[in-house]
Amino acid sequence: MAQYFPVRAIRYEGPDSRNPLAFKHYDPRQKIRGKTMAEHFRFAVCYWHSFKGLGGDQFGGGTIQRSYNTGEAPMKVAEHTMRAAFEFFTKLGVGYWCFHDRDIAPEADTLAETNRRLDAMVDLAEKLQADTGVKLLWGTSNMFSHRRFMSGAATNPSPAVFAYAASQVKKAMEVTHRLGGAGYVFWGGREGYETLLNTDMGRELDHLGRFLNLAVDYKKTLGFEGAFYIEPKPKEPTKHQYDSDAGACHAFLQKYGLMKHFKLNIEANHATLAGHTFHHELEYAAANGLLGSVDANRGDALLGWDTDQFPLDLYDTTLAMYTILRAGGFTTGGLNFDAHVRRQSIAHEDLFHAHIGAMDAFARGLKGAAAMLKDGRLAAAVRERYAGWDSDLGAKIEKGKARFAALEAYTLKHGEPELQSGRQEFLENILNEYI
Ligand code: XLS
Ligand code: NI
Ligand code: NI
Repeated sequence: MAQYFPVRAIRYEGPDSRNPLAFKHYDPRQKIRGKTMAEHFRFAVCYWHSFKGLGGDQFGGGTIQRSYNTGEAPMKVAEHTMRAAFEFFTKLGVGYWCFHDRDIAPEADTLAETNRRLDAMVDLAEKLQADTGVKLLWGTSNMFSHRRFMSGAATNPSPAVFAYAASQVKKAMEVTHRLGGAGYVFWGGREGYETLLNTDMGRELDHLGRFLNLAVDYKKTLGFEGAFYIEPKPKEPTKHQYDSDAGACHAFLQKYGLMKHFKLNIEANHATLAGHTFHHELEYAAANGLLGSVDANRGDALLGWDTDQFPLDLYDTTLAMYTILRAGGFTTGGLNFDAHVRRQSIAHEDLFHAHIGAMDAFARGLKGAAAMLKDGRLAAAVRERYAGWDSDLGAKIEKGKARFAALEAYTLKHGEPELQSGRQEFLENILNEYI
């Protein structure tokens, strides 16, 4: 059998290993809080960046040459690419992958032919999944690359484009279902605007709400039981995207009656583009029962775009895992590496180094987070800070049993409230013990 990545399977060798092609912290079988690391993370490799991204940017084309890009006919190359992808998943030892419809099969001149190509590639994916045991974390549809979607998909001013987008999502849901996908992602790449001068925002939002309700409807028809996720992102490619952050998605889901049907896929770099931390977006999602899945990556503090670097920051991974563990962990979701190697990282080993480093960073984050939970000092400090709410006064307010007049009477009687320290530095020092 052809080898596209001439590397032997990556193994756990422990923290003292100096082998760059080995895990130092990620031991898939190690149990933490009753679950193996593999079960905690449900790591997925993404198809678009890892196999279709070749280092192109706004100023130049691809720099990365992969052996599966043989120069043969597009469907032949698509087949090599998929075999290479499954070789990579297997050698890296991840349990899941994620893809867009157009990543795995090239678009043809008609939708019917495009769908035939997609079916042919899904046949191969089905076989490779069965051969390797690698599963689909989620599927999605690319409705942002083709020129027909220049003004959006579900929020397009033209209903014919809305219909095209619906046809594409219908098919992408079908193939996701066929491949046993645990979820389906909606990322609104061009569901936003460049200028409000040409935009009827209210109408566009209604159309997006309608579109997602139609998807929910078709999900039932299809019998697809995976989770639906919205992936918040504030901008890029558009100036403003409607699903700009977890809070905006939450409001949108409530307005259009979709709360029961969707969770969020939180991406670290999208959080930072929205002016939030990754931790904030995860906490917001968890606090509102919306934490579904994670696109694990990181941005660059000096660059204002979605650089999609591999996540290596131990503060980020520790705090993310602290929130995810407290929220009960992943069920259908997982950690998908929506990240790509840098333009100069042209060796095939670089793709391994990138994923190994990220998986180790999350393993350290998980160990730290589990230790923080066991230690309990952080949680205790938060509990103490809110202890007043368990007192007579607090409990009455929370239960809706104290009205303004009663609160005024309380204040007149007791005078100035007693203040307590927020103890930020004390808590930050505790966090540092676990990094
Ligand atoms: C782009 C998004 C995209 C989604 C899937 O910024 O992160 O990759 O995850 O369409
Ligand atoms: Ni993403
Ligand atoms: Ni992104």
